[in-house]
Amino acid sequence: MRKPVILITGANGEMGHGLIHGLSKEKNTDILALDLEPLSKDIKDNVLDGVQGDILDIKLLEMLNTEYEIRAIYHLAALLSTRAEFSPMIAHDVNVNGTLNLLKLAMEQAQSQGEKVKFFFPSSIAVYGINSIEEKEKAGAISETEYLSPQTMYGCNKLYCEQLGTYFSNHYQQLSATYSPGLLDFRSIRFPGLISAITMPTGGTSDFIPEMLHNAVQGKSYNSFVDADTAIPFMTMPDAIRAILELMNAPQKKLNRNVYHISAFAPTAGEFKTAIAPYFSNVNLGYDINGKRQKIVNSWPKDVNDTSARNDWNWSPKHNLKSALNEYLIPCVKEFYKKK
Ligand code: AKB
Repeated sequence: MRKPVILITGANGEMGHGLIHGLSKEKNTDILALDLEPLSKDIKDNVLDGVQGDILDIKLLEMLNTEYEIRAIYHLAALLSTRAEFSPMIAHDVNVNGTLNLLKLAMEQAQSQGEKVKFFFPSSIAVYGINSIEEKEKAGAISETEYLSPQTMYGCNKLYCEQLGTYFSNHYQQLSATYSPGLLDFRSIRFPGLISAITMPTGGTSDFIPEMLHNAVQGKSYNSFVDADTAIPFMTMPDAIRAILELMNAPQKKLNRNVYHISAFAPTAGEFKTAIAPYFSNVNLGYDINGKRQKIVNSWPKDVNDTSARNDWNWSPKHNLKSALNEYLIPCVKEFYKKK
């Protein structure tokens, strides 16, 4: 008998941690966790099986296909935007070919189970590309269909994979006489920058905000690589995890799109620095602008209009900037470094 599970790729990443903790609280959910590295200690106990391996390893995916009955896939493994600019070919391989492998696995599973398999894909505000600061200011909070001209390899990869997932979900083999759409139930969120109190992101271009916070709590000096006036949307990791669970639990008939963007607060780097300063006795945060990373962040929207998510699956963030700091970030980040 194949073991019924939900599969999480990129399990060791900052979103993987939160999602595994969130999903393991749901009833009847056995998790199969896949990561390039051995599974980290703090999630080991929350999963049924942990597999160390690569999403590009076809033999490994075939083995998972025969041994498990995979009811849903949360495909989190990816190279983030700054890393992807340094190694665009590797990024394309991991971010696109890896996703295609997982989409294929989901459809094979759906075929053998005779049931739709749900597929969650975390996309990003990196799918947007705005050409100038003036245009960014003018655009304000944009809709899902505007400015879809990414300026990074990561953004291109994410946008294309959203389209692949939507294709396999809604149109696959439309000229085939035997096939009717419905093997895959593909759902995706374009996330803003994420801030976790217990993990530091690596390789992202939105990392300046979490880096400010994690350095400030440790009493270390830190220079933001973007200037004080730079603004993009952000969200706490608990809100992001809750959004994934809510979207995945929403009835399919309520969803008018496969891909949604969501937002919670959108401070400038300077505003975030001012907001966290009172919580620490010795804050030494400055700016040392990296022109290339600044250009990437400038191309991302100042904010997004998340009316579709609010209407279709009742999305609403728990945290604005003030409550994010008071109720989650400051107490949890202090606790985290005290224990270290
Ligand atoms: C990154 O900076 O690459 C990510 C993102 C905005 O998707 N955090």
